[in-house]
Parts: sequence; C-alpha cells; structure tokens
Amino acid sequence: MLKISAMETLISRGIIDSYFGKLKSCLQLDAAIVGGGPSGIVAAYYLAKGGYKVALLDRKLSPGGGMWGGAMMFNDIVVQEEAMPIVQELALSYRPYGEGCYIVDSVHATAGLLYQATKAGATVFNCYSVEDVVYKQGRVGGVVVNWTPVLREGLHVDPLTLLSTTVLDATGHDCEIARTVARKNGVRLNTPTGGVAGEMSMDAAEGERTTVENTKEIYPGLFVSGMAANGVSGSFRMGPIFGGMLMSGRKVAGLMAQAIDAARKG
Ligand code: 48F
Repeated sequence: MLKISAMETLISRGIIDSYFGKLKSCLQLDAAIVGGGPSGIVAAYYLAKGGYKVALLDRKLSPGGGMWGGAMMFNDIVVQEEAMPIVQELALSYRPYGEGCYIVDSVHATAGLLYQATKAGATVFNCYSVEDVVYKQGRVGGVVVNWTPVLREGLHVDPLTLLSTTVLDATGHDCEIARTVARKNGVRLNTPTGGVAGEMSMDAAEGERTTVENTKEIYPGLFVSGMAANGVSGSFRMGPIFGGMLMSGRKVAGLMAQAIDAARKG
C-alpha cells in the first residue's frame, strides 16, 4: 500500500505526464477539428478510423454541441433513413418513427458519437477555444488555441498553436473560423458571397439537403461541415433532425483525407 503522500504525487504526476504527452503528440496534425457538435465528432471518427492524426477542440467542458438537448430540452432527436448507415456503423440504438424517420435518445447519441470517435483514435481537447488560425502562403495551416476560461475572463495571456494540414470549421451556427479567416486576412472564401452569408430561417428538408451539399473546402486548408456549412453559404437551418449533420461529417472526412493524401505526395 502506497503512503498517502506518495499516492497524491502519483496521481498528479500521472495526469501531468499523460496530458502533456497527449498535447505534444498533437502539435502537428493531419486534421484539426474545431467544434465538437455532431458533424465535427463524426468527421473525427472517420478520419481517425482512416489512420489520420486528428484532434477535436471544443470550448465547452462537455463537447457534443447542440445534440445533448434534443429539441427544447426534450432529449430525443430525429434521424432520417439516408443517415441510418452511419447510426448503425456507430452502434447507436434507435427506433423507427413514421415514414423514413427514426428516433434516437439524444444523450445516448452524443455519448455514443464521442465514444466511437475517441475509441477510433481521435484526441479530444475540451475547454479549448480556437481564437485564430495559422495562415501562411495563402493557406490555413493550423489553429491558435487558448483556454476557454482565459478568454472568458478577458485575461491577457498568449495562446499556443497546433499545426495541421487541414482545419475543419464545425463551429455550428456562428461559423467562427470562416469568419475569422475572411475578416483578418481580407480573403474571399469559396462561398456564394465570398464571405460568410449567415444562415436563413427554418426549412428542415431543404436545410438537411444543403448542409451536405455545402460541405466543402472553402479556402485552401479550411473545410466546413454541419450548420457552419449552411451558415457560410446562406442556407436554411433545420432544427432537431440530425441526419444531415452526420452525413456532412462523413463527407468532410472524405474530402479532408483526399487533401491530406495529396499534401503527403507533395
Ligand atoms: O452547433 P453544433 O452542435 O455543430 P454542428 O455539428 O451541429 C448543429 C446541430 O447541433 C444543431 C442543428 C441540427 O440540426 O442545427 O444546431 O453544426 O456544435 C458546435 C460546437 O462548436 C463549439 C461549440 O462549443 C459547440 O460544441 N465551438 C464553437 N466555436 C468554437 C468552438 C471555437 N471557436 N473554439 C472551440 N469550439
């Protein structure tokens, strides 16, 4: 039996050694995913499963974005038929409800996505806010991170940097990374306005369709998924139906994998 004082040191040393090892191993990434909502987590899962070095950063203590709460805190979500292969691959439980629709418990779904992404090898850093990107030679090449409490308190503390071949803006309705890249560097994005158009009001079916369609690379090295994809392109919100988010995450993982492979070949 360890002495109590030795046990306390062991606990602290274990966490410090492990955490900083994990952080050091993520200083150069294939994919940096900003935002741990459903589209970002699914992207992390597919990229990690493909053997890419991927970290997901979320400013909250509990990543999961808008999925935990279902609709109006009624904690169930709807997923349509087209996205069910992803639900099944991620081993989530579900039940049929109406034509072509399924219900999934939102707490189970969020926890399940996070479990599968981390199990596949994605590293999640919670309480990290991405406040900027690395921008070199006309490319986005990494993320600039700080502790969420530092930013919330308005403390004058400099950030750290994680370099990455690809960066995903999966920040949801606010499209934070796309906005920052356009504003700070005065560049045009590959969007209908060349900037961030902002989302439109609710049209669930159209919003679901365009979320997947608008999932793409919007600037060299910078990709968008989920609600951020519709936000940058000025398309509709869709509310608590989540198939589009899952399919957008899977699509963007494929696009990012192609870009990473191309960068490796030089
Ligand atoms: O909004 P969010 O859940 O993203 P999503 O994948 O899914 C949208 C749906 O939840 C829902 C919807 C469904 O049909 O419309 O809204 O597009 O999650 C975005 C995550 O990004 C984090 C934020 O805490 C949230 O968990 N986030 C936002 N900005 C930053 C950030 C930032 N600058 N740095 C780190 N995390």
